[in-house]
Amino acid sequence: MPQAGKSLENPNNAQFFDSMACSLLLVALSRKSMNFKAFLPFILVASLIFSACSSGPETDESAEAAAEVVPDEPHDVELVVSGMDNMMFDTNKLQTTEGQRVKLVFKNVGSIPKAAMGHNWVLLAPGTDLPKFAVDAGTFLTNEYIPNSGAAASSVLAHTKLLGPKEQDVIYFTAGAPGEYPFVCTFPGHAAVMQGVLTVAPGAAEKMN
Ligand SMILES: [Cu+2]
Repeated sequence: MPQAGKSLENPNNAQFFDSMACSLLLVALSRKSMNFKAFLPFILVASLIFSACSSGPETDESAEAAAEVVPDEPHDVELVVSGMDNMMFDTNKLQTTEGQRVKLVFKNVGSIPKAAMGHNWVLLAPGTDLPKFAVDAGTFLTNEYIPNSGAAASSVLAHTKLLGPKEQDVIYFTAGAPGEYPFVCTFPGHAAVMQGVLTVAPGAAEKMN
């Protein structure tokens, strides 16, 4: 019974072909009468088998990577923000209109390791006490400095992941009521300078009133 079970397991193709190629070479070497010219076809066959084996797993990996690409969601406006090694956002002013579906692309364009210079983009409710929020956020180490409980959590309207160098994250959110929405990076010590304002303008209907 255990033998039958074993035979059902998926064979490791690479190992199978490796051992097959080795057998071919051994057979060839064991024929002492065989000269080099006769031996050559065996080398070619063996190398073809090796190359076929080595290209197999790579194809599988690239197929997996392609499957991980997140399809674009419908949106009205796309905003792109970068976090840099000088502890700054590349822009501190963003604009959208009430009710718009926003696609926000956040990039860490720096090269300093995440543990020392990680960045995120966190959108806060209008009127949030920034210094207090920043201190509170710093205590949420295990949630990558995104408050997920208490008063600080209720100020968070949208946020990206904490990014290391050359990483990027894409988030979608709908712009709320017209107003000034602060955004910050909550990595400890960054919010004092890594901050800006997303201005949400009134929608077309309100302008006409
Ligand atoms: Cu930062």
